[in-house]
Amino acid sequence: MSATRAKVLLVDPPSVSPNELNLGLASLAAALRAEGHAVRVVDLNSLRTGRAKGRLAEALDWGPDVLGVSVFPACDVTYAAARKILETVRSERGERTLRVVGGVGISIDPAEGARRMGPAADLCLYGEGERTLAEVVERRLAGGGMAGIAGTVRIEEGGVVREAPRPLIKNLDSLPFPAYELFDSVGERMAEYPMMTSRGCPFNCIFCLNKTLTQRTFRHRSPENVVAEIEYARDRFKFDALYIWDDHFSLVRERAERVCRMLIERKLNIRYYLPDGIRADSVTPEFARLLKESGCAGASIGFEDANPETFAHIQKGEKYEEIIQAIATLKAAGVPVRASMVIGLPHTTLTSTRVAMENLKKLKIHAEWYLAIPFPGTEFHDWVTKHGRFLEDPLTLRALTFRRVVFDTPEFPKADRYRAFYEAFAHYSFPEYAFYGKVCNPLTQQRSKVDKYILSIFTVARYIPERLPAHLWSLARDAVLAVLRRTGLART
Ligand code: B12
Ligand code: SF4
Repeated sequence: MSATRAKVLLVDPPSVSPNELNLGLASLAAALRAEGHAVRVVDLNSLRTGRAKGRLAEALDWGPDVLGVSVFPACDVTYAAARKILETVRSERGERTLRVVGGVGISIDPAEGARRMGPAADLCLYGEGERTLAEVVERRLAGGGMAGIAGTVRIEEGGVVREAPRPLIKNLDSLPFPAYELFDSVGERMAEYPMMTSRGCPFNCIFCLNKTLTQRTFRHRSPENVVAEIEYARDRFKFDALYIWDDHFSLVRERAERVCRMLIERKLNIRYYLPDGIRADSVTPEFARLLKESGCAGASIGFEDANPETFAHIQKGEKYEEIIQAIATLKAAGVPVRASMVIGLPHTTLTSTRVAMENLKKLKIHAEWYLAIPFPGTEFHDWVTKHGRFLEDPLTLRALTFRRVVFDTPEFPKADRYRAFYEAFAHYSFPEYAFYGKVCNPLTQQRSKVDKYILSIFTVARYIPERLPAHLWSLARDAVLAVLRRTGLART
């Protein structure tokens, strides 16, 4: 490693989930620091720190050579927020600071992303950013132009110039641990520590953007490297809970089991969640037992549709029965399980969705319900273009709440879609939204208070009276558990 060479300022603009730290930026910050650059991260997505304008101005006084802005998620508000930051920096610093942009908002469609940024950005980066941004910074230091850097796209007089994609990083263990300590929103403690132990997923679910982002590849870190980060993060940030955001934590089950075993052997005694879903086809009784014993306090299963007839159209590459079995196995092992459900996927109707709700009820588990959003670049988007009609742009902040009907079909019109959504919501989500939210339901901790209150009002307004006893029981149980957890008498 050489002495400090460039000053790089990374900025996370405000977006949907305030207070969620941007893992991508943390990884970039660590990679640049390892190359000897000085890095600061201004986290404007956090509600915890002071006024945005002052923080950005103060960081600009530092005199950054390169500015990197993240666009996550891809939607109107984040594109506009990123553009505004870039324009501010352009007017304040002129050519003294190179302005680059990256993140999912560019990666899902690099040419369109560059067009949206326009002349405010000198360069846009698509795909994984660690190596690409390091090369951009080196070029800047050497005073060279930006042409020919793999994984970039830029606007020139003749139009959009898209360079070849950069190969994905093969060895994820070669990356340094994310540098959250460089965020201006992070102090000595972190309540929730976000991490990824793998990248990508090889499956082909019709609605999923992962195919575009990681081309159905899967790469994983070694168990040793994963546990080393957990130990480091526990000592450095003293987190209350760890969130593993992998798309498919257990694709290589032996690896996932080894992570669990190491957590048990080393008596780390942590509480962790798998909120992005583990695939049902990877769940065995032994794996479920290890999850429980190693501190897994909640896992989500990507069920999507609990109606076997319509489930078949999702192309999940696993069987309906496998999901039912996995839920039973996790429950038997004592791992709190939540189903992630989507309303409005291809070939569904109000009637088919009600069947799904009834089937799910029999399983007696919590569920999170989302309205389907066809992201550009997915098969689902193509299907809607052919069989339905778009009512709204799917890439808006309000669409990304997953509570907006952005398209409909003749057999499942808009009004029915909302009806299905609120019926589902009232059945499954009443206690956590209407009352404590954060305390009661670990898997919904990422929501802001405002979000919860708004949801509560809608949920109460559409409340289904016959569910009251179940809701009260669930509420009481969760409240007792929360108290026990706080007093240290219960870990989950
Ligand atoms: C983890 C995750 C989350 C976590 C983030 C936790 C955290 N602490 O970071 C949480 C739960 C907060 C989250 C929330 C949301 N998410 Co999310 N999330 C993901 C997930 C699974 C992984 C993202 C990740 O961290 N990857 C690991 C890091 C290292 O990669 P990365 O973020 O892509 O960053 C790399 C590059 O993009 C690039 N890069 C990133 N930023 C920058 C900046 C610069 C300057 C440069 C040069 C490069 C660069 O370099 C990075 C390192 O290689 C992805 C799916 C996926 N596999 O990508 C969905 C995904 C990105 N999320 C999605 C959605 C919809 C959302 C929400 C809108 C959901 C909601 N309604 O709340 C919110 C929006 C969040 C917000 N900030 O407002 C969609 C995106 C759809 C879209 N239109 O953009 C995805 C693709 C899921 C999906 N399959 O549909 N999410
Ligand atoms: S299993 Fe999950 S991550 Fe993989 S393609 Fe399906 S929805 Fe996407």
